[in-house]
Amino acid sequence: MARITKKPSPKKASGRKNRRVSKSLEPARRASKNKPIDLYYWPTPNGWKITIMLEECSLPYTMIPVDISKGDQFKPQFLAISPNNRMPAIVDHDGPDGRPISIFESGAILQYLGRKTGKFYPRDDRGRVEVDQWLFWQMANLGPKAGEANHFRHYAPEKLPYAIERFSNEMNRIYGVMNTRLKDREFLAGNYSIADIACVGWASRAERHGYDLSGFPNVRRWLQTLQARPAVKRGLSVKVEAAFHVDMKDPNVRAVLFNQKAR
Ligand SMILES: N[C@@H](CCC(=O)N[C@@H](CS)C(=O)NCC(=O)O)C(=O)O
Repeated sequence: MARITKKPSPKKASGRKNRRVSKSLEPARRASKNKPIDLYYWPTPNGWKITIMLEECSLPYTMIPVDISKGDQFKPQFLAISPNNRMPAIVDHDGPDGRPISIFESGAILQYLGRKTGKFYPRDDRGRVEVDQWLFWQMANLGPKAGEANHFRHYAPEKLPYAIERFSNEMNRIYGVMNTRLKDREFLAGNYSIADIACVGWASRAERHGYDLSGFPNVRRWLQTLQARPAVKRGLSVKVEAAFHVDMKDPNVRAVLFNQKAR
């Protein structure tokens, strides 16, 4: 596995300079205070949530690819920080009390980074509840349902009309909820926040995944606003070369990703 590290530039986040690639899952040996955050990552909408947040906050990070097509997510050193065998996960060497902390689940990571930096996550309870609702809405609706919709549309060995229709309807319902929410506001929950950051990666792929957003003009407008942000552009473009070569028809890849049971 490779490792990429990014350091913040003095004035503003300068994209690539903040990031470094690692060659292994082992953390670099350096004083924890100045050590970049380790980001365990694969270029998917869940991974982009965290690259976008790190870019928005100008936090230096080391990107450690987790090749989920080859089973890196089941390696013991990864399971030790992410027991659900899913990326993203982070290790912040300068965690609470100056000691390292590991975090899995993208929503929990976004909240942690928001609390740590004081950015994109209000401090007052009312504002925070507002953001949490839409963050949890993403975690429980937009993300998982889009994942299942894509699975049955693109990866299932047989075309199952019931499953395809069920999840396509859900996607339509979900973008409808988002469209209504965005009717009279620029962002999902007050100012631009981790709730928007959680959603943008999924929404940015909606049309490519076959969902027509033309009936959801407020979602489209919101998406354009977010995609114009330099940090969002950088976060969405953190690439891993190996990901370009994954063949979802390869039986070995399918066995790793689509045949998981308790171990
Ligand atoms: N709820 C988790 C979902 C993460 C997730 O589903 N990650 C996928 C890639 S998008 C993964 O790591 N898959 C590996 C696998 O299926 O074994 C989060 O938001 O962090």
